[in-house]
Amino acid sequence: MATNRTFTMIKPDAVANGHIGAILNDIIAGGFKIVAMKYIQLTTETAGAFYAVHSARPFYGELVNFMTSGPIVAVILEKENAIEDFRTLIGATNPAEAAEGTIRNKYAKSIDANAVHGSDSDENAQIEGAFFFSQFERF
Ligand code: DGI
Repeated sequence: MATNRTFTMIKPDAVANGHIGAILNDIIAGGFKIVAMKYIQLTTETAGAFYAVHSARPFYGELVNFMTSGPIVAVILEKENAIEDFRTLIGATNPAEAAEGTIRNKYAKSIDANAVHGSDSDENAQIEGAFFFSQFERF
């Protein structure tokens, strides 16, 4: 089920800077179909749980703080080869290293405020999508 799906968030920096529309445009132009979408603000508890895999990393507190600093757009996307193609579309984690024309190259300012999230595996796409959406909210 999850093999052709990925999960993304448009992060608080990109939302605050007015890039929701442009980023969704790039995603759709990249051949992705929106399967589910919501506009919400994470709490310390929900952001902490979402990024639990990074809880031992030195930047975890900063990451949770940043991700709760304003609303985000959570989206499940569908496309063949979704995980890999979406990570190509968004570019490297550090926008300074993101390829020309990628979403992070165009809209991100720093390694923590890096505009978008993209799942790194089919398994995580499934887990992350289910974290935000019930089965009745996925089309
Ligand atoms: O899958 P990615 O989002 O590209 O990267 P990741 O899973 O390695 O890290 C998750 C998020 O954590 C990333 O989007 C931004 C933040 N992060 C990663 N490495 C660093 C970091 N934040 C800071 N401040 N410093 C880092 O080295």
